[in-house]
Amino acid sequence: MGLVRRGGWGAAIAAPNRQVIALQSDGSAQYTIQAMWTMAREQTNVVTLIASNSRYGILRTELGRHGGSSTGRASATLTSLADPALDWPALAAGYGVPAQRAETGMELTRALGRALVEAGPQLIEMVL
Ligand SMILES: Cc1ncc(C[n+]2csc(CCOP(=O)(O)OP(=O)(O)O)c2C)c(N)n1
Repeated sequence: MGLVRRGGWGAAIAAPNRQVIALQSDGSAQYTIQAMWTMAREQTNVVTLIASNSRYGILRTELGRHGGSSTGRASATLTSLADPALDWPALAAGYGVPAQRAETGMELTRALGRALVEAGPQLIEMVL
């Protein structure tokens, strides 16, 4: 089993007989989501785990480090991904990738168990 952060389809194409798990968070996934389509087209054995906190968390962290506006309404709005909310299972389905949503550790365990026995790409939204 291989573990990658982003770019999971490349690892899966390089090692087609191995299971790849790709860790990805929701904000940066907006810049790379078209990889889902490649995974579907190539039927790569990649389980993508989306850490879904509905925000650009690192940008809030950096704002906090600089002081000032980190708690202001404008910066909270600018760094939010909650309005409108992203529907990850729907997005994945739109690219041809079956998906599940997990809201607890137990749900994640079960979803991962289901995903790992399937051939081809799978996505699990981990709601944080
Ligand atoms: C292709 C690309 N575009 C834009 C950025 C700028 N960028 C860095 S972190 C980030 C958002 C991070 O948010 P998220 O992925 O949700 O992670 P979090 O900080 O919430 O854990 C963005 C847009 C980037 N790194 N790469």
